[in-house]
Amino acid sequence: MTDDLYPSRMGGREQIIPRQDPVIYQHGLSRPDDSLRQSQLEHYEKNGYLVFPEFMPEMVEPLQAEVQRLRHSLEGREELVREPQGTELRTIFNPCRFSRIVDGFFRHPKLLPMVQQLLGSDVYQMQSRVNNKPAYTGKSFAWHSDFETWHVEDGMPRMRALTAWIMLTENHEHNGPLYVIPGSHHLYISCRGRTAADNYKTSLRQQKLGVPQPQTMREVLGDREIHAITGKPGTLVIHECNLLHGSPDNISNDPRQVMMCVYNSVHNRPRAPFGGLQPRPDFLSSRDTTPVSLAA
Ligand SMILES: O=C(O)CCC(=O)C(=O)O
Repeated sequence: MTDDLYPSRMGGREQIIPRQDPVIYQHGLSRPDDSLRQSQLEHYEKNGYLVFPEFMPEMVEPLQAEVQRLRHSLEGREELVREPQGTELRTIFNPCRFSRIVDGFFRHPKLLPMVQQLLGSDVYQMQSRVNNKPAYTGKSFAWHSDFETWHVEDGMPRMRALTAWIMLTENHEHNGPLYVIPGSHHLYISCRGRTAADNYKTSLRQQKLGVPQPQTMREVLGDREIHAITGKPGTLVIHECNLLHGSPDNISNDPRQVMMCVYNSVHNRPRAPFGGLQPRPDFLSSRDTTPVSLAA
């Protein structure tokens, strides 16, 4: 595709190219309800993520109860993804669609205005998910930028999206917390390989495409570090769509569970996927760009 600013999976070569988009998008005027402070905006711009300890601890129990309900009520459906070499639950997709409580949380007046502020516009919910890492058997997620997949496989044109997520169990240094590389969202890694049709059927259990090669990671990590995001249940994290992240196996005694929602700007509507294949199914990447409103 000729107007592809972020080509990836074009064959053999892997390349680091500069980001072409802002990290924080400005509204025309700053609004009275803008809720992030200047220091938080600067942290996000520089590092690509924000952490809010004790954001809404009172929501942990109700959200956990919804996860329990959904893992039974969605049995047998595509929204439930199992561990790569096992039958344990790895991910539940689309909890926002199947749970009023989850949907309300991700439209909460404490959360949604921060997302709109960072993206500088109304937003729609492109994806929601629960990531579950059982004690001892929960498997890793390889290094990746979410944007790379959303661009190639879903047709997201620009970097104007983010993920907000809440910890439903403690995330500590031993139970497979999210690792991020602060500052890596300023680079784009054009990965090698080519996407096969229905790649998602295997990539959700174990991602292989869109995963930078060791030589590229050595370059990225040359003057950067890895940071593990840990916190108590109820901690909220926001990470930028192009931030490199991944997580290790959970070989501890403690399960790790997080619930995520991806918001995309309504000015960044999906097009035909840049990899040239059919878009992934709606439960992975919604093409309904109706803006979300605050929960009552
Ligand atoms: O929850 C994790 O450990 C990894 C999540 C992740 O990389 C993703 O959802 O894109």
